[in-house]
Amino acid sequence: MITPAFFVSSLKRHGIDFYAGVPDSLLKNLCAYLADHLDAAHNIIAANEGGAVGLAAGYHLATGRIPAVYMQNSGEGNAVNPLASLTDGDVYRIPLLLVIGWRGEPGIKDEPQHKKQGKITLPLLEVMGIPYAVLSDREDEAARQLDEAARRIGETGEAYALVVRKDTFDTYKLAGRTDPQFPLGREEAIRTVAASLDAADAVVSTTGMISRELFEYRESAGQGHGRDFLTVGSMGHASQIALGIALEQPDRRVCCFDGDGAVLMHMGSLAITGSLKPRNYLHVVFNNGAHDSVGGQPTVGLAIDLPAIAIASGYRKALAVSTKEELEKALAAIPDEEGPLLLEIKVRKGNRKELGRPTTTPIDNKLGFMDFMQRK
Ligand SMILES: Cc1ncc(C[n+]2csc(CCOP(=O)(O)OP(=O)(O)O)c2C)c(N)n1
Repeated sequence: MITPAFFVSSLKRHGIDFYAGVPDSLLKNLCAYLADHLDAAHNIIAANEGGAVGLAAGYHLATGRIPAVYMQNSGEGNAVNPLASLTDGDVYRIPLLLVIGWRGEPGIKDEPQHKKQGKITLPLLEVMGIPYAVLSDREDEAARQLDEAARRIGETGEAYALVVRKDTFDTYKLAGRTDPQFPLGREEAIRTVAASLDAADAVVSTTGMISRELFEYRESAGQGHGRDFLTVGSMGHASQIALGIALEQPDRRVCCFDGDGAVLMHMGSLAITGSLKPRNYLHVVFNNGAHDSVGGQPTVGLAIDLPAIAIASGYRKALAVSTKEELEKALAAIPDEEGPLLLEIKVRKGNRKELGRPTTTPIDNKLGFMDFMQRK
């Protein structure tokens, strides 16, 4: 394995010391090292991967230097547009180093949402004309690859990608952050909200641990999984899936269980929900101020006023709670409220060690959910 310190100092020798990106579990040791060793202006956790490419382009325009952009391969899609229409040599020709975590690498067991993206990770780079190397886990070889990456970027003035396999980076434990200690953990909040819903209510849950914890709640409550659509991939889009359902089934309450990282990733969606104003729409955001599912890297979720943003976007009501009593009071009032309604629950970071993963396939989940949609 290579150490994050080696990687970051090698890039620094090549003049690269600005990073923007969205965190990834395969890059969590690198992300933690960057958080501890770079200031906030040189390691920016972007709202989405396209935004990270934009930040990198701005940095280059202002400094003439080469930026690095990190992401999970799931984010390649978000980045394609600015890579093809901003940084590409056919347009503005802006140099950058991409560091891409390779979930779903063919031959390596991974979750279903990573399968397709894993297969197309390298072909996507090829079709975009972005040269790449799969980063070695040996420092001598990795050092040669970084020399070559810097040489190619210098020569072409365009993007070059390093694709990072599982277990390439050695462990690095984040030292310098004290997280807010809200009384509720995310799982307890999820269980409390799920238990308050009617059997006819549909839930669309977001990517990561929120869907896993909801799945486990249904298992333990013996409720089956038909009423939940678990959005295992497609980060940031659960709220619009829920909106599409809510508009077609106005007599059924539709809840989105969202994360702060996911809301931020495609925040414009709030305005679409707010302007269409479905009365049966409940948006619950479990806000831990972090990308908890991929290593707990900070988001700006706790630095912004989500209820104010929802109201300004056209939601009929929005409120924030952080204690069990406040949550129970808010949940008790919901049946009498007209949506769209946003309930922000401020929760602690962290999850149970033995948290499982959905045991049903995505297709089973879809079929069960569509069957539930036909019932009253
Ligand atoms: C487009 C995209 N980028 C990155 C990821 C990797 N990823 C999966 S879950 C997650 C964090 C989600 O954070 P949040 O919505 O705040 O929920 P939390 O995990 O904190 O409960 C990330 C970054 C992804 N799945 N898709």
